[in-house]
Amino acid sequence: MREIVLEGGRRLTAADLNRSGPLPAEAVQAAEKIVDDVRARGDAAVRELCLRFDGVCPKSFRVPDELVAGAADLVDPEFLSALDRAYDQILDFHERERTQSWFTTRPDGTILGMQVTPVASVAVYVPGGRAQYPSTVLMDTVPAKVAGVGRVVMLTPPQADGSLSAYTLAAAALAGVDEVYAVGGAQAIAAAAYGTESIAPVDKIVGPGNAFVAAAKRRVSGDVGIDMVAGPSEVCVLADATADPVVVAADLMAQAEHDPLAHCFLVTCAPDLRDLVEEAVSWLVSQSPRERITRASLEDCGAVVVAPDLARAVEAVNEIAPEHLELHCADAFSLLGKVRNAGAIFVGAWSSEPLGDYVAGPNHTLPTGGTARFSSPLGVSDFQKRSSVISYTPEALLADAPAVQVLAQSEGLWAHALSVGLRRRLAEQGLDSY
Ligand code: HSO
Ligand code: ZN
Repeated sequence: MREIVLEGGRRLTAADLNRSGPLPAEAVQAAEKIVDDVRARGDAAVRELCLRFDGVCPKSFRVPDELVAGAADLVDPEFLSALDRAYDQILDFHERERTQSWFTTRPDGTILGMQVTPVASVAVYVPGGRAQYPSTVLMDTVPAKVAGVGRVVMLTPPQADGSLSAYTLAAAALAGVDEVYAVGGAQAIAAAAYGTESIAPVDKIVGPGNAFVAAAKRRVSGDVGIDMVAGPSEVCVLADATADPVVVAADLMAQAEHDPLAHCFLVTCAPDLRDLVEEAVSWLVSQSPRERITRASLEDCGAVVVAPDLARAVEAVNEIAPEHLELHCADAFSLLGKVRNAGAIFVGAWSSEPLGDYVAGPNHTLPTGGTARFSSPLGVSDFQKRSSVISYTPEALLADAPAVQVLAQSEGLWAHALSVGLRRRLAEQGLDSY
């Protein structure tokens, strides 16, 4: 891991953080071609692209509902009870996030409010291939269902034999996914956005994916909603001399093993801890079945930031704005209010990040790449829309109309002034309705 020493007021730079920049141009170009092709030719294009990229194309993209419902019988009971536990806690957390419509009445009778409605249909993209993420199925579907989304569609690439993993399907059944399609990649995003003969279009697409999926999401965004364009996963561990170096090492590795491009940061004021963590990593990493990925991530993208004091260390965390932050410090809660930028904050040495990945309840789809400066975890509000509600009485119209007329005139908008002016005249005649 690279070492960055913060001395003399030095701030972290983009070069220090070494985050992957914009999506690779080849991925953007390829995804744009794929999206346009699927938009123009529908299922025929999806079929060809599936064969080209996945080497297999199921006869029908839609996975029969009986197969989805029956998946629970094909997985081990231990997995099912772990999945149940995760589901219950994710559901409980997200139910607390639901926002309600609200209305207020002014003394003159004006009614104002905010009407909250769910997005009608949503596609959840779930990466496939070597990695299987049933946890992501729960994380992306539960908030949609809590929001009241009527149609949740899941798209995921088929395995080599054309089928889908029973683990992924069992999670889809538990979370209440309405339709499952064995289609992956940029073609899945295009099909969900614009529809094909066999896949009806949706209003919003969420979920992580590779560079092609991310580029396709960006391309269709605007025609449909998207959640975010997620980059490689990240963790930042803020640790003081009280932290156990082996535990800190394991936590850095838990993120590093996701992806050679995953970014792991250790921020500390204790240079001794840095040496002990490095030692623990080199001992643990050789035991990992994912040694190659873990090592690549830590060596190429990992960094240790040494700060002169705790206040500067917390500021460094805010400059990093990590996806996940662990506070491994004495009196960790006293630091919480000073953290401004982080997707999820794990407070105290018992709060391992994988708890949040799987079962704690909060969402694991989080802002990456420093976007925690302005974005939030995926949640129920991502699947809800707000409509303003405005209703006037004649009395209220008389009070507000003159200001509207003045402002409309200042903008040269004659009919705006007319619209309230006509009503003003009617209200002045004492008419309650016209
Ligand atoms: N740490 C990942 C989520 C995940 N971990 C899924 C295991 N499975 C990004 O938040
Ligand atoms: Zn993880």
